[in-house]
Amino acid sequence: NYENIEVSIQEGYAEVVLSREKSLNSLNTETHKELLHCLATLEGMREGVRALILTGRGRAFCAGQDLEEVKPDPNGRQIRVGDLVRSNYVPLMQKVKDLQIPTVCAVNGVAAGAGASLALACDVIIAAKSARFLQAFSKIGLTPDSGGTWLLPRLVGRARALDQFFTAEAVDSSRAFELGMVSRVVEDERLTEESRTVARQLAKGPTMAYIATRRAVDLGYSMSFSDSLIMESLLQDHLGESYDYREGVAAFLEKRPARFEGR
Ligand code: T3D
Repeated sequence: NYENIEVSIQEGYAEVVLSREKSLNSLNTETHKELLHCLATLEGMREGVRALILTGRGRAFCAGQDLEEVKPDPNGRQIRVGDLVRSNYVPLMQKVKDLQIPTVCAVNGVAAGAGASLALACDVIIAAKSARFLQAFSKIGLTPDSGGTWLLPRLVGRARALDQFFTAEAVDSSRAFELGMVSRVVEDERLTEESRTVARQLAKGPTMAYIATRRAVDLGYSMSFSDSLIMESLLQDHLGESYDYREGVAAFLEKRPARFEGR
């Protein structure tokens, strides 16, 4: 039972909803703990959960760090920002990136600061028309953390990333699509169904292949082409042993849809 997130499981996928609506689903330490616990638990369910939707309750996806939590106390003592980032954001973002379940982010509204990073770290990113992305860090005198400097330039290129980081201007959903930050934009009222349709599809897919593909794409950015070729072949070593590979080939030859099991 969680207080800051809502979790449900259906049809082989989980839906995790950030639910601190009053502060636009900002992230406090308790939410970090709940998210980490929930992701680890879902991952432990193995073939029972083969896709995950992350979204927010209300008009925001996530406003990043809960700024109430970091305000100086009456004695002027302030939290050490780097410590907070290391204890909360590093484990959370690492978990999201390494999750052995493909992730779908349904960006239902504003995604600011670490909230934008959280969305951009997901595998399939679907924005509602009214969603917007805000690299809010410079507005409070910080550099992007939570993987922002890794994620955004890879999606949009250095110049456009630095523009967003420096100006902290909101990027609306259609611009986010043009820039390659999201792969789909849908009318607000269609967001839930669209994300569930994708999650249902992924939940029936070759989970291990999806995770290997994410890994290959992410590692590929910092590899030579030749190294990438070798890395792909090593991933295929592993996938070639999987049930899903045998099933995929058999289904093709028998001219029937494959019944993947995520193993
Ligand atoms: O120490 C560290 O900070 C390290 C960690 C860094 C990671 C980060 O994420 S840094 C970036 C932190 N986030 C921000 O700076 C974003 C702050 N929020 C905003 O800029 C705006 O709220 C939005 C652009 C996201 C939305 O604007 P708008 O006009 O639609 O809504 P609003 O009126 O500003 O906010 C509505 C309520 O949510 C309001 O509370 P109230 O007045 O109704 O009681 C507002 O204070 C609250 N809220 C919004 N964002 C946060 C928040 N409360 C706490 N923390 C927030 N991040």
